[in-house]
Order: sequence, then structure tokens, then C-alpha cells
Amino acid sequence: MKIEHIKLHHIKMPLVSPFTTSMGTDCDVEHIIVRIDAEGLTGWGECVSEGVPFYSGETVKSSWHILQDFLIPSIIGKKLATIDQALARYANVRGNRMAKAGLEAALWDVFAKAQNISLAKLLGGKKKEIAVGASIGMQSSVGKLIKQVEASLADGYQRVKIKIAPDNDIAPVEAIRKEFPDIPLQVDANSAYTLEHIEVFKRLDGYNLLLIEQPLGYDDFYDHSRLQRELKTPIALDESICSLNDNRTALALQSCRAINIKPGRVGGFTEAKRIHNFCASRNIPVWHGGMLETGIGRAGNIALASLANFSLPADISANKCYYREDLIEPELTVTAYGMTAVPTGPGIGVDVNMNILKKTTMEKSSIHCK
Ligand code: OSB
Ligand code: MG
Repeated sequence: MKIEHIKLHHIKMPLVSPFTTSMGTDCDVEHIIVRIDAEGLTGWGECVSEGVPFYSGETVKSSWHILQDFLIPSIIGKKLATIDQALARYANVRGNRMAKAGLEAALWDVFAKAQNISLAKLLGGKKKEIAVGASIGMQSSVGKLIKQVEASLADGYQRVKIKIAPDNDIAPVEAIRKEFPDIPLQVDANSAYTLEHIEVFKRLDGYNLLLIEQPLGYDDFYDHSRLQRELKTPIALDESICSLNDNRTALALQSCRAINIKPGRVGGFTEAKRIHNFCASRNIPVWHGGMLETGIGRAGNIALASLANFSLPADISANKCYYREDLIEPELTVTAYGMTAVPTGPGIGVDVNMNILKKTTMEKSSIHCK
């Protein structure tokens, strides 16, 4: 395929309700939408770098720079027979995995459309629908949290994940367990703790949690391995796993027993699949994480999550949980049994609403082949 034209949209979308984690509160989401035009087809991807470098070191502006000045120039105007050929052209760019993943997602979409097959099929996914769980931000009171959990369960979500931070951990978990003794429940600390907090985790170990996500440093493997040794509850790593090599390190050191896979964090669908396959070979369960993507990113994530070893419910909620007006049609929904259908149309299988894209775009960049 000849890559003729690539457009970037810096978008900003208000969230339905603020999302609070140990890293802060988001009221809106800034991401980059990547559009590739090639031989009459259009591919869409979403770069999940945020406005602030608190989850990842990348930001919208750093990714914009890397996309515009390095990644896009390496493939624009080129005739590419495979996605691997694109990746090879910018393999010399280190890091900047979210920038790469946004571009790669648009490539996967346009390559799937060229074959007139769904992205799920091109990725090798077999599931027709995927199990989903809710990710609930920290609330101003335990009462509000319980209401949120109740609403997520009523909507069908198969498990609940809550965010925790020092001094906002045992009390919410205890309250949820009192109300809902048996629901699948997991907690996500987004790296807010150190080993000095080991007593907190020993207490959390008594609440029958599905897993504890990223309790310690975002770049740490060793202390996670020391903590995991002390706990029955599996530790799952999110921030720490940026590549297959990180994944190998984590398993070799026994730093965790489950992995959260986000294509953005690991540099794209190709690396995400490698991690998925490696974990499958080691009997390590994985789930598909989320970055509060718009429907463009979420449709692609659902396709990836249709691969077999995504055996834990995904952090992928219905449209109405994130945005009043999303960028895609039709909406992505969740059944009463906590399942989301894997789109079957060509590529990501959803259409982009150009009016809403225009309305939410703050800045555009357009790169044509010469
Ligand atoms: O740690 O999984 C995380 C959102 C932004 C940044 C990090 C995380 C999250 C979520 C939201 O948990 C998951 C979703 O998109 O529903
Ligand atoms: Mg997480």
C-alpha cells in the first residue's frame, strides 16, 4: 500500500465524570487521532499520550513531535507490503511507544480494510465478544463509591476495579467487601506505594482480591518481586511493562502473576501480541487495559482483546461511561452479561463522525507525500 497522506488531530474531549487516580484527576482527555489515507482507503488510530506526563513520560506534545518529525517522514510516500515493513522503517526511534502505537493502529486499520477483513481477524482474534470490567476512579466518599460499584454491576460488568492510594485503600475495599462479599474485585495503585507500605498490602491480601495492580514504582521489578513473595494475591503489572523484554524480566524475577496489556504503553499491536503470546506460553493471564480512549482507540482494543489469552475482563467500558458524544458510530455497548461484541466490519469496524472530530480537534497537522 502506498502511504499517501497522514493527518494528526490533537483532540480534547470532556469526560462524563471526572476520573481520579493516585496520579490526579482528569476532567477531559487529550489524545492524538491519526488518520492514514492510502489507495482510496482510510485508516484510523489513537495515540494515548496524555496532556500530562504522569502515567507515562510521553505527552501529546512529545508524541506529536515524534510522529511529525520522525515516524511519519519514515513511511510517507512509501509503498509498504506489510505492517512489519513500516515498523522496520522507524525501528531506530527509541522509546516513544505511545506515538508509535498510534501510528501503528492506523496502519493495522488500513491494512485490514485493504483485505476487507476485520482488525480482529487480521490480529488473529477468534472471540466474537469479549468480557469487560469497570474501572472506577477514587470517589469523595465511601457511599459514592458503593453507588458506583452498584451501578457497574447493574450494567453487567463482570468485575470491578477501583483505584487506591495511601490512606484511601483499606477503607474502600472493606466497605465494598461488606456490601458485595463475592464480586470479582481488583485494585489499582498506579505506583503510589513503596515497600514501606507492606502492611497495607498484607491487609489487602485478606480481602480475596482478584489482583493488585501496579502497587510500586513504575520502573520497578525488584521490589515488586519482594512484595509478591509476601502475598497470596497476584500482583499485576501495568506501568512497568513497556515491552516484551520488560515482560520477560518481570516473569523471570516473579514480580507479578498477571499482566495488563495496553498497546499504547508497549508501542503498538505488534508488541502487544508478542506479550500476549509470551504470557500464554507461561500460563500468565492477561487483560486488556484502557487509557480512557475514544471509540477509535477502544474499537481497536476490542479487536486485540479478542485474542485467546485475554482471559481476564478488559478495562473497556461502554461509550456512555466516558463521553456524551464520542467520535464513532455506532456506539460500543455492553450487554447485561458484561460482554462487548467484537466489531465484524472491515478494519476497526466503526465509522468516524467527522463533525464531532472537527468539534473536538484543537490542532491539526497534515503530511502529504511529495
Ligand atoms: O492504570 O489502568 C490504568 C486510565 C488512564 C490511565 C491509566 C489507567 C486508566 C484506567 C481506565 O484504569 C481504564 C479505562 O479506560 O476504562
Ligand atoms: Mg493500571
